[in-house]
Amino acid sequence: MENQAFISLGSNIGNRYDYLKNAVQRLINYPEIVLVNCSSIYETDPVGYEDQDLFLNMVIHIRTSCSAEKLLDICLKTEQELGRKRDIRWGPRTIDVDILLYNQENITTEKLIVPHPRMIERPFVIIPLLEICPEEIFYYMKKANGASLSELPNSEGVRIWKLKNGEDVFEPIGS
Ligand code: GSY
Repeated sequence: MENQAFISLGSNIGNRYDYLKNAVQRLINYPEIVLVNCSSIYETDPVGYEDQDLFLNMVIHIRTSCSAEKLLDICLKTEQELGRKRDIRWGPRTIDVDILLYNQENITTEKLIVPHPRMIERPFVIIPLLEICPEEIFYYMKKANGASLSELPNSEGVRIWKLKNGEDVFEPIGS
């Protein structure tokens, strides 16, 4: 499991918590993926298309033997299995599973850009990421996005919904 990745998850349709939980479980059911850490779960105001329900968002840190492309396939498959439809861009969704960081690599292919190009401006990504991301990775990510500290979003519109280590938040395997 030589690679490290950070993945953002979000849901704003139906039982949002079950979708998050189910998506994490599906990801870590792959023998190529091990959960290292997960953030608290946050309830967040919709960004982009604002006329939709509140989201639950979280970030997980994994170790994996998958390439970034293979990991992307797994994320997309997980979205499909959980009924994700792509009707409205930025619109409501049962589950969104995005790769934020893959090692400290800059990757640009037709299907994938890493670090995620919009992560730095999205409080619903940055706040949970800050909670669990080791400092050196975080500074790498800021540099790769060309961002300075003052450009980081504040926590407006992002509220703790379920604290990590609170009852029944999934724990890293083996802890
Ligand atoms: O890109 C993720 C989907 N998404 C979200 C989200 O997960 N949370 C919030 N708060 N707003 C969002 N807008 C989009 S698109």
